[in-house]
Amino acid sequence: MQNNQNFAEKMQRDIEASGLPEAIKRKLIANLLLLKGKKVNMLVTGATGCGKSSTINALFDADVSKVGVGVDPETMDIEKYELGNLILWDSPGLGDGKEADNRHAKNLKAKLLERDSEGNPLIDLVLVILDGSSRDMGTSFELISNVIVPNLGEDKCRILVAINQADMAMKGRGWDRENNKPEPELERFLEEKVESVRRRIKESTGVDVEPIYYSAGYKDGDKPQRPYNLTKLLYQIVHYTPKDKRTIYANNINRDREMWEDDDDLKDYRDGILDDIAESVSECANVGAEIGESVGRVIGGVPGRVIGRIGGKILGGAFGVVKSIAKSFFGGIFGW
Ligand SMILES: Nc1nc2c(ncn2[C@@H]2O[C@H](COP(=O)(O)OP(=O)(O)O)[C@@H](O)[C@H]2O)c(=O)[nH]1
Ligand SMILES: [Mg+2]
Repeated sequence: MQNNQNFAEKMQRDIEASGLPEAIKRKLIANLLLLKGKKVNMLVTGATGCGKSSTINALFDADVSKVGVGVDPETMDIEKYELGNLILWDSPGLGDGKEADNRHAKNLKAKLLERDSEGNPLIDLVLVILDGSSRDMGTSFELISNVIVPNLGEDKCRILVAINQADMAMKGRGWDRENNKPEPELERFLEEKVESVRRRIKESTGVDVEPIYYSAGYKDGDKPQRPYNLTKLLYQIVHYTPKDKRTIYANNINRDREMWEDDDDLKDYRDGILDDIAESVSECANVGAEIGESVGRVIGGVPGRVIGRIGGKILGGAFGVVKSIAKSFFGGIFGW
C-alpha cells in the first residue's frame, strides 16, 4: 500500500506550527524521530479459513493476495507482508492434519522465540483468530495453550484473541444485515462465547485475555458485507502494542471509511486509538525532570519542586495538541 500521507511528518510540521513552548516542541520532535525508526512485527494465526487474510485486508488494506512480497525462507508456511514499518506474519494455526500441524507448531514456536537485533522478542503482538462460525473450538485452544502461550516468554500481554465471523456464529441467524450488527439474541450468544473462551484460556494457561468478537466482512459473493467491530479490534491491537511503536499503524490502516463504521457502542474506540497514539508521541523518557528543567530555565528562578509540576502541566497541554493533530490525521478515515 502506498502511504500518501506520513503521520510522523504531519505530526512534526503541526507541532512546529503549534503554540507549544520551544522546549516541549524540541522534546516531542526528538521523540518522533525515535518513533520513526521503529518497526512493529505482528503475528496473525488461526485455523485455515478463520479469516486471517480477510482481517489483514480489512484492517490494513494490504491486498494480501498481491502484497505477499516474500515468504519467510525458513518457514515456507508463514507468509510475510511488509507494509512500511508494519510487518505482518501470517501463519496457519492447527487443524490441517497431523503432519502439517506439527510443522505449523514448530514454525510458530520458532517465530515466537526469534529475537531482533537488540535482543528483544521480534514479535510484538500475536493475534489469534478464532472462527466464530465453528462449533469446535478445541484446536484453537490447543493452539493457544500448547503452542502460543508457552512460547511467549515473560510478556504474556503479547497475545490478543479475537473471534471472527460473528455474523455466522448462529449459522447466519440473528444478524441484522440491514444495520450490519447482531440482534439481541445473537449478541447474547456471542457474549457467552467470549466469556467461555476467556474462561477456558484462563483455566488452561493461567493467562488473562480479553477476547472480542468481530466480523472481517467479505467482498466476494453477490452481497458484500462491511466489517463489524473492526475499530474495536484495531483499538485492542494499538493498545497492546508497545507504546513506542503505536504510531506505526497510523500510516497503514485502511483508508476506506466504510471499514470503521459499525461497532458496538461499549466504548468510543476511535477516541481510545487517538489517546493511545497521542500518549506514544507525547510520553518521552524522563520527561518530568528534563522538561521541568528546560521550562524552568525559560521561566527562570522557580524552585525545583514547583518546576516539576509546571513540567507536568505543560506536558498535559502537549498531549492535547498531539491528540488534536492525530485527530485531524485520522479525520478522513474515521469520518469527523
Ligand atoms: N461471513 C463471513 N465470512 C468471512 C468473514 N471473514 C472471512 N470470511 C470468509 O471466510 C473465508 C476464509 O477467509 P480467509 O480470510 O481466506 O481465511 P484464512 O485462511 O484464515 O486466511 C473467505 O471466503 C472469507 O470471505 C466474516 O467475518 N464473515
Ligand atoms: Mg489466508
